[in-house]
Amino acid sequence: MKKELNSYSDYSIRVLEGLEAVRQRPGMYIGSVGQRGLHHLVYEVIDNSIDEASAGYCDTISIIIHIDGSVTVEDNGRGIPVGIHPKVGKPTVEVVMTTLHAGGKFDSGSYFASGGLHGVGVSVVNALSEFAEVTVKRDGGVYYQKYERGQAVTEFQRTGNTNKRGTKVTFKPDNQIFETLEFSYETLTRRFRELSFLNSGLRIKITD
Ligand code: 0RA
Repeated sequence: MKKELNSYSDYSIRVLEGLEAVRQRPGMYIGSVGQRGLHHLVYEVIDNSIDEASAGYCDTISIIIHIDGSVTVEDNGRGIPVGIHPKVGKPTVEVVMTTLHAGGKFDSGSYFASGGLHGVGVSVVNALSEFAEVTVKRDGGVYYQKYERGQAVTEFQRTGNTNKRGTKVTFKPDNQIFETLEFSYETLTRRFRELSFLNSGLRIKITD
């Protein structure tokens, strides 16, 4: 099966089809729309940061649970590439955030296969969020884009300079999708403890 993104029109069709599929059948992607599914969103985002840590590029991940029900996951990994995706002609960050990826396993010809499973879950999280924001620090710059229910609502833009690297994703789960929007600090902390035991040298901070 061919699942490459070879042109802009392939890309825009994939974005809309993907968003629709995920929002129509969230359970297929995150298991449920209850507590479990809600927490799964956080694990999907963190998985990408853990991949950076496993590859030796990231030693700190911080998670913030905000009062409005949104969550921020920030890592000091390499950052999502900030250039234009060679096949799509769109910013790679936008492609990662808005396109469903088979994730290397079934998609061996894809750009993303090279980096492992990067970007697999983050577009699902984006599709199921009232809003999501990504900030990438890379190549001397700070870059930002915002999305609503999976679709970009701002241009991908450079907002400043930095010599740091990393990725920060903030998302607010969509009340049109989830039965509950309340994160359990306990549940998240239990999972992060496990993840930090499995990844020696990795620091995971959580702020409620
Ligand atoms: C695509 C390619 C590379 C890294 C990432 C995505 C990436 C995604 C996320 C999501 C959260 N944190 C992340 N960190 C990295 C590889 C980058 C390279 O080859 O330099």
